[in-house]
Amino acid sequence: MTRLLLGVTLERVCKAVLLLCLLHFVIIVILYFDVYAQHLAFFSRFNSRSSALAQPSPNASRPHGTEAPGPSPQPGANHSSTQQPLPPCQEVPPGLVGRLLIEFSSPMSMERVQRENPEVRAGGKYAPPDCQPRQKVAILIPFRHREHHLRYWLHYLHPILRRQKVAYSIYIINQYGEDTFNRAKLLNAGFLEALRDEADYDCFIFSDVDLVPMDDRNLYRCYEQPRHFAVAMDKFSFRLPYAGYFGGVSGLSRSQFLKINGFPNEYWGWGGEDDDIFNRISLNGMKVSRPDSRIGRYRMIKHERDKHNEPNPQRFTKIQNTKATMKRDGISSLQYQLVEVTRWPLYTNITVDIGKPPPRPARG
Ligand code: UDH
Ligand code: MN
Repeated sequence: MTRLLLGVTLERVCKAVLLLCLLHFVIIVILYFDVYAQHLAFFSRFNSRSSALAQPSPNASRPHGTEAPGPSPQPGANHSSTQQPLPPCQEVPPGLVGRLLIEFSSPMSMERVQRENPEVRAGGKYAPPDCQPRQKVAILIPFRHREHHLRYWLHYLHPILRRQKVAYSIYIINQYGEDTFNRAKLLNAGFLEALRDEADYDCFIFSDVDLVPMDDRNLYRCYEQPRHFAVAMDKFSFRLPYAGYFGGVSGLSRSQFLKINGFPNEYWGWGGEDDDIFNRISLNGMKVSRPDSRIGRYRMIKHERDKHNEPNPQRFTKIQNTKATMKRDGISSLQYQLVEVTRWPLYTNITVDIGKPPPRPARG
C-alpha cells in the first residue's frame, strides 16, 4: 500500500518536472524568436538606410556645369517616415571627452580623413542618428590656397562635431582669383549661399581654417548672445589678446547676424574686420558671450602670411566708423558672383568672385 502511494507520488512529481521542462522550453523558444525579430528589424532598417542613400545626392546649383569630383556620395543620417520620432538631443551631449590632444606634425591625407569619417554625408553634412538636434548649424570657412590646413581641420572637427550632437554642414567659401583677400565679405557670401543650399539653418559659425579647438566641451552652436569661441589661442599664450577680440571662430544665429546687417564688405587684406563685427554687436545692444578660457582653448596651425592678404593700413580708421558704415555696408549691400558649388565627401566648396578693392583715390 505504502509502495503504491510512493509510486503514484513519484509519477506525479515526474509529470510536474516534465511539464516544467516543457514550459521552460516554450519560454526559451518565444524569447529566441523575439530577439531574432528585433535583429531582423535592425538589419532591415540598416539596409533601407543604406539603399536610400545609394541614390545620388541632390546637388546644389552648378553654375558652370561642374561635376562633383572624387569618390561618390557618402552615407549619412536619413530617417524613414515609418520610424519613431527621435528624442531631443541632451542639452549637454553625453559622449564628450573634454581636453583633446591636437598636433599638426604627422602628415594628413584626405583619403585618411574620408576613411575615418564614413558617417558624413556628401557635402560635409551630418545629423545625429539617435536624437533630434536642437540646432541646425552651417559652418563657414573663409578660404584660399590652404588645402593642407583644411585636411587637419576636417580630421579634427568632424569627430568633435559628431560628439557635440548638432546637425551641421561644412562650407568652404573659396575666394576666386588672386586679388586681395577679404575674409568678412567671403563670410557674407557664405551666409547667403548656405541658406540657398538649405533654407532652415538656425546658426552660423565662422571659423578660420587653421584653428582647431582643444576641448570638445566648447560647443559649436548658437547662444542667446553672439558667441566668440576662440578665447584662448596658443599664439596668444592661451589668453584673450584684448577684451573686444572677436577673431578666429565666432557664431551668430540667423537673427543676430541680420540684426547687425551681417559683416562689413569693405575690409580688404588682413585685420580689422573682426573688430568691426564686435562693434556692430555692441552698437546693436548685444553682448558677446564666451566659454571659460580653460575650455575655449585653440591650436592654430603655424603659417606665414599669405600673399595678397597684407595687413590693411586703413583698418584703424575704419573701425572708428562702424556706427556710420554698418547700415549701408553689410549683407544688405553685398555683391558677388557665384562661380562654382561642388559637393565633396567631407565639405561643400563654394567658390565666389567677390571682386577687388576700389582704387585708392589719388593723392595731391
Ligand atoms: N585665409 C585663407 N587664405 C588666405 C588668407 C586667409 O584661406 O590667403 C583664411 C583662412 O581661413 C585663415 C583666415 O583667412 O585662417 C585668417 O587669415 P590668417 O590665418 O592669415 O590670419 P592670422 O591672424 O595670420 O592667423 C596673420 C599672419 C601671421 C603671419 C605670421 C608670420 N610668422
Ligand atoms: Mn591663421
